[in-house]
Amino acid sequence: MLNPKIKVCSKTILLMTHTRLSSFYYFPLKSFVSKLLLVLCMLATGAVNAVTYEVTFNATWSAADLEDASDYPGSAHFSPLIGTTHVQAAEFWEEGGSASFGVKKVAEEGSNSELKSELLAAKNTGTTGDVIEFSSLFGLPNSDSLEIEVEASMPFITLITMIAPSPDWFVGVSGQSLMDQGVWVENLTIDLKAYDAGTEEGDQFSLDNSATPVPEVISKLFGTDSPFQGRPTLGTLTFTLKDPPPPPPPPSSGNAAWLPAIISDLL
Ligand SMILES: [Ca+2]
Repeated sequence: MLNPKIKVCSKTILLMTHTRLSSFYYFPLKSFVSKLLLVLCMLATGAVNAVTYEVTFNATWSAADLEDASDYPGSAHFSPLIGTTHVQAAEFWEEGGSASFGVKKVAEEGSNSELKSELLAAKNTGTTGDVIEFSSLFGLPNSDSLEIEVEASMPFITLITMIAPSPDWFVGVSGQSLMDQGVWVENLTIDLKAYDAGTEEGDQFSLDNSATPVPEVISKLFGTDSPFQGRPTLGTLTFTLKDPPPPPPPPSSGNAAWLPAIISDLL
């Protein structure tokens, strides 16, 4: 199916060219001009390179993941998962890096509004896509899914959600590419391990803790600072490509071999 962006743009152009060229009797020329404008339209929208992914957050965190199962909080949940697609350099958290104010608010409180502002500001610079946001996940184990559009110009994705309640712990993915050597990945599952945002003290599942005097960098959560057994997988994120795009035409068929299919789809 033709991308809606291209379809709307192309129909407009076809109407325009029909009006402007209606006095032309040389129809092959009119057809050529229409097709040329279609190509320019597709390149201008960039939509030809956009695909849809289903993102599934499968939250499995349970008492069995803890050193002492009785520590498992009755209100255990994950805050609304939030993030975006982006160019490679625009990831908003990474291990070894400092938490931004928005990441700190997510990790400590499960509050997304500050990070959402940061993401929208980045979007205005053209380095990120739309904000992705799930609902909170209570009643673990539980899962949720939604579909996102990913542009080839920004195939990286970064997401974060608070392990709640907790001092400043979270899970997520950072700068994960949905392309492999220029080809969209059809299925990808990422194990989610706990991180410490480095902004609040505490080693149990509580919200009321003092701030870390000198904020530390984001680090893996394990050992004596953690109530978990080792560093368990608390859930997964799965990315599934929807309606995989057709393979490019073979070189022998010529660069414009796909145009008839597009024209027929428009009519
Ligand atoms: Ca901490």
